Amino acid sequence: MKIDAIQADITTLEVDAIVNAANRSLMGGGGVDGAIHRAAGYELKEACRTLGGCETGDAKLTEGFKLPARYVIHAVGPVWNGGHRGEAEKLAGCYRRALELADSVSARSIAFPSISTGIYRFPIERAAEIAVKTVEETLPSTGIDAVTFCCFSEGDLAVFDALLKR
Ligand code: AR6
Repeated sequence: MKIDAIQADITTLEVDAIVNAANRSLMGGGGVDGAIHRAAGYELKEACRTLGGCETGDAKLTEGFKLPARYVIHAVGPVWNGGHRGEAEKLAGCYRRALELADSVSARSIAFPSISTGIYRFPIERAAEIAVKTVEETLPSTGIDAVTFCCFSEGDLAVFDALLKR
């Protein structure tokens, strides 16, 4: 079992599954969601249209279409609202459900963006702690052997690196 962090554009990664930081409509948006939809092509939107949206803290799976990744797991993170509205539990749910879905299609490698820490404003230090803890707890009950935290900025990478080197 390998868990690591890198700085990269998640749409370029050759892993079995990449995770998207989506919204409840699953119909695309800005940030990493926009980048994934652009790189995967129009078929991704057509696939998403059939899913009937997704609850916050949950995730749904599609193929990756034009992406190097075989699957996209669309996770809906919480909007940060001060931390007393279940944000931590919902964010943990995204990581747990994404790993379960990846395992259900026998994916062995998966990459996560830093869910909720962009447009949804979840503080990066707290979000990264939840991400690492939830992955470490959930991974042993799956057949997944490589998890990558794909950071967009150098600052985010430093936060994940510090947690993983503890
Ligand atoms: N590869 C990896 N990470 C990226 C990329 C990329 N190509 N592009 C951005 N990031 P955000 P959220 C990072 O805002 O906070 C959308 O409109 C970004 O720097 O994409 O969960 C959805 O439709 C940040 O660290 O997602 C929702 O409405 C991280 O990805 C809403 O935004 C997440 O930032 C979701 O907001």
